[in-house]
Amino acid sequence: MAYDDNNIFARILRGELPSHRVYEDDQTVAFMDVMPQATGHTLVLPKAPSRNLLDADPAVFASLLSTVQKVARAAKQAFNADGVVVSQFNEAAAGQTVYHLHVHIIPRFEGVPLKPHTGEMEKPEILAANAEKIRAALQG
Ligand code: DGP
Repeated sequence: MAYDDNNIFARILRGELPSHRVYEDDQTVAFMDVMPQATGHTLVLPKAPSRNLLDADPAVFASLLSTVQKVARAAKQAFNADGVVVSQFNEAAAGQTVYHLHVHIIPRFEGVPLKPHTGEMEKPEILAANAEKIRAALQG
């Protein structure tokens, strides 16, 4: 299937829709997931368009994974998490709902179950506060 230039993340990347950004470089962006499965749930995207991993140019993978590692370390530190899940879905049958390649970074805490995927929207002020904590950890 073709890439749709008007998917939500393409619009966020173009600045047409807001997001709580925690990191940006030439090739990648990271912002808070609005329906977090756990405190600090963050998404990392390549700026280059692709629906998902299956149609992506492998040239994006090095920068994408490098940003995933940076943000995963920062999110773990920012929330004093016990671990971090890194996940990525390809097409609807696999759970994908937004069709611009993105990687989920989900801090995990011993004994705390994950909330459902694409469940409740988090309050903007909480997303803003959590983004600030990750930005601070990235600078530390
Ligand atoms: P998926 O395509 O299933 O890997 O997940 C998409 C994720 O994106 C899901 O966890 C919810 C989140 N999400 C959906 N709409 C928006 C949005 O407008 N802004 C942000 N920041 N996240 C979104």
